[in-house]
Amino acid sequence: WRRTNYTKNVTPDLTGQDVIVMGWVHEIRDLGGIIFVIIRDREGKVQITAPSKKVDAEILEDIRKLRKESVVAIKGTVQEANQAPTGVEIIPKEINLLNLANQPLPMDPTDKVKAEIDTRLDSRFIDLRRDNVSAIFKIKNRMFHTVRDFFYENGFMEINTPKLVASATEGGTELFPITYFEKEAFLGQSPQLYKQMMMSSGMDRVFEIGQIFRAEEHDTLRHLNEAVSIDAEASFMDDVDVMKILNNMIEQVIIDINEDCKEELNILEHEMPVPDGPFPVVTYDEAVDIVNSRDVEMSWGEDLSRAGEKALGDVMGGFYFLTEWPSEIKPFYVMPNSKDPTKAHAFDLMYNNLELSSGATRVHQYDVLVKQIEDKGLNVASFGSYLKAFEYGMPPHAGWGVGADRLAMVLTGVENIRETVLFPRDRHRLTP
Ligand code: ATP
Ligand code: AMO
Repeated sequence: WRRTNYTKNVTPDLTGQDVIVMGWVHEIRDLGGIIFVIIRDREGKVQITAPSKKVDAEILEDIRKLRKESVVAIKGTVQEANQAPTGVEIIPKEINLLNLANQPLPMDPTDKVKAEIDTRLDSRFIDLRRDNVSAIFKIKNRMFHTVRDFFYENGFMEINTPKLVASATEGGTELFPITYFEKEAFLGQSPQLYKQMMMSSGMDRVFEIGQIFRAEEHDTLRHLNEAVSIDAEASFMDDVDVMKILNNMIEQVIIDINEDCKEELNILEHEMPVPDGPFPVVTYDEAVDIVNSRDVEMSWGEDLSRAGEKALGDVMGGFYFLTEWPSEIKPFYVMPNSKDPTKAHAFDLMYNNLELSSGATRVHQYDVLVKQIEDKGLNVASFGSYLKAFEYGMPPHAGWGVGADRLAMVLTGVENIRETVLFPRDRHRLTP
């Protein structure tokens, strides 16, 4: 037995031909004189129609043994049928029950019974059998496909950096400590230091798509303890250059998803218009004014509160860059503005009130970097192997990191980041 067609490729023009489809029993309706079985695979569904007058008794018996969600291979003849959901049906000749599913199922894979997200995540493998769930991952897959293509076309090389690390990059509080034989170690919270060291290697432009780990205590709809980050770093570029790259990448992702994921967007009842023109830019100073004008208190030098993000999102809408951040609240590796060092060449990319990305021009001068590490109260010695790369020919460079799961939220229109991750890790969930 070898599959000849995905269900969606069983079309009326195959009428009279024999096909073999393989998939899950989505539905069985036994009307006595006729049995309908809907078979589902990754690409869709097809109806198997078994009228007792046309089909061997043995086949009818086999069909009656099927249970919902069992895995089967069915060989049969294609027939045009106006009454069938896809305008075509298969009259079965042979049925091969590949694996019987136990009953009752832990959750209903059809949309008839609504389940809470926790119940769904507990049985994620079945949850993913639903159209409106798999649609999210088909769109996310298209997103990664475009992102990789975009990087290659723009001269970026894909790299993989260690996730078992010896020091913090984004500040010390969010680290997961682990034991690494006799040493203290952590799960990496960002490939930041490695992608910067790669600039000294002469690789010029690199990207990484990989897991980041953050011991965030908060339980929100947009934080996970394990997320995927799309990181880019480029030599001889500054913040403005890499903002352009980020803008172009996101625009291309939206173009491709609109082109290739029409059905999925439809299932999710989500529209994602291609942004017209470059994303607007708002400076941090302007943002402080906007937030205060919306009756949310924010003083200069503070990070945006959740209420602040919402106020700003209401005014800006859609994608926008937030630039010229205070140096004080940005990490040590960020380049201060030479004219006004209280401000940094750092930006965030926002979508409404959701932060999608942070990026910056980096400090490439060894002395400045050491001073900034000290000023942040960090231990210079623990950055030894990173700092070494700045002593022997480090080019000026800039880069950014995008939260892939958050970008997927925007692209699919879901409200909870857990929806965009196959097996999410949050404050309470470590399985499956
Ligand atoms: P009824 O019981 O309404 O008198 P019938 O004996 O003509 O109908 P069938 O032709 O066996 O019934 O069909 C039973 C049900 O299945 C009907 O509701 C019919 O509309 C539906 N049906 C028949 N053929 C198909 C098909 N190929 N695809 C989908 N549904 C079908
Ligand atoms: P930052 O800490 O802003 O920047 O992280 C980059 C992006 O990653 C996403 N993100 C998360 N997504 C889900 N759950 C989390 N807990 C989580 N934490 C972060 C966000 C965020 O914008 N080194 C810099 C990037 C750089 O400058 O290149 C960094 O890590 O979408």
